[in-house]
Amino acid sequence: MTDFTAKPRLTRAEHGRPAAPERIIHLGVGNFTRAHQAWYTEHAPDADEWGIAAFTGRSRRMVDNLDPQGDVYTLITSAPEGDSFEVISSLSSVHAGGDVAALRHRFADPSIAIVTSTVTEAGYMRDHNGDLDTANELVAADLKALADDPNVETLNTIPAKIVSGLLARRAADAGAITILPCDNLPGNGQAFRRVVEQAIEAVDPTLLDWANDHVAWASSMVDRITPATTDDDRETVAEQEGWYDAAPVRTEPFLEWVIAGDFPKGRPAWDEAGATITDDVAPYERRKLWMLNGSHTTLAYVGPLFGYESVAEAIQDPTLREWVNEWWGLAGSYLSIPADEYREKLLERFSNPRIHHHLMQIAADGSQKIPVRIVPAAKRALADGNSFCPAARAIAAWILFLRRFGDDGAKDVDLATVKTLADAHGEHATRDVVAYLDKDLAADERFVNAVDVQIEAVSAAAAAAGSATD
Ligand code: CS2
Repeated sequence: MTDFTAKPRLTRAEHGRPAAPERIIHLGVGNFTRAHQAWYTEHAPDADEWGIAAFTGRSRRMVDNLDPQGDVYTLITSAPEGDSFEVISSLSSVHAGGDVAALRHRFADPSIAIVTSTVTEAGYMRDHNGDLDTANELVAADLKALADDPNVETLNTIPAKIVSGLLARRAADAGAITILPCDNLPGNGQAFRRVVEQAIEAVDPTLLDWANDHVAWASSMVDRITPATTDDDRETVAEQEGWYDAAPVRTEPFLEWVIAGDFPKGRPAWDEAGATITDDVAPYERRKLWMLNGSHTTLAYVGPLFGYESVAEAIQDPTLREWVNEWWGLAGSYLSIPADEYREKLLERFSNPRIHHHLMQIAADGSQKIPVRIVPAAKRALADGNSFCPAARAIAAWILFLRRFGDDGAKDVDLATVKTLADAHGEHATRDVVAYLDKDLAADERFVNAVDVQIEAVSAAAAAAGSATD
């Protein structure tokens, strides 16, 4: 590997556009946003009027990487036949997620029109009913701290950070604002609204009326497959573009953004960059969550059991491809918009050999992902008397995955609990795992039995695959 750090550093002055005035706050900046929302903003005709003030999640690595290069970075778009490169300049500033003062300062600025988020399913801090999880220690501590002091310096949870921002906006009389979540959750606008309003009630109920008048809750479906950055990506950029970029992003050519909601203070002309503006995101969101994310989740658990590392590898395996096809058959039959072409495109996207999307990355947080990606279609199939086997298989694979990788690489916000459930072998063990995901599903014996059958079937197939490659 060549020493890519020896190249001159990428800078905004030399290779980017001047920073646009900040009008959007983004929470949870990572590779996905940098390949998606930042791309749409960059390509909107009014890009020079819309800068993003981006806040990281827990780690401040992105600040350290982007600061020395003026917050610009290289986007590598990887088609099967080759890469293309582009400098993205739409992040005007990048801050550590813990910098609540900087966040509040921006919320209080009347020129800020929109708050977007990619904070993951777990970032909403919901309990099993979709309510704010006030039993969670971090949530409880944040609510108390904020109720005691609206200018508290440290907050760890997203709903509390939003409340803190809205308090500052009300105090500054800075006017209306749109909150537009970009997370893989059904009805993400309403889901977000529910936890934020519950946080408001706990902190300062007088803010509720103000929020009703001033906060527009939008929702959206987002899509672009974007793996984590590797040194290979840095090296490619150094070789092809001649500069050192500490944080390039590699992504696929495909991208989609479907948005519904009001923007009282305006928005970038994202539609002119290709985003779809609609009244109802639900049909698109269901297609994407069930077809793409549901099959990702299936592959993320079966793939490592078969010894595969990436989606592109796993989808080449005839057995796994058949399982994914069966899942698509089930999920696709419950969509209100066409799925056939979408399905063909997915196969092409998953097979892209230049995108090394690690299965272990997708496997993270199954406790949050399976209930929204797999369970709804399973329930529909059970109710209609259709085959629910592909859904039972995904859950069986999750159990086997947790048994095999629970102490060896699996990540989950609720790892201790789900690992204990998966490791149990008693009479009700499988039912308990299913009940953790969904109580109604667990009450249906046909489904629990099917998961048991699939545990045997998937482990036998994985063992056979293992011995075939020994
Ligand atoms: C993936 C998603 O990690 C995961 O859970 O399923 O990040 C997926 O790649 C994106 O939603 C694609 O738009």
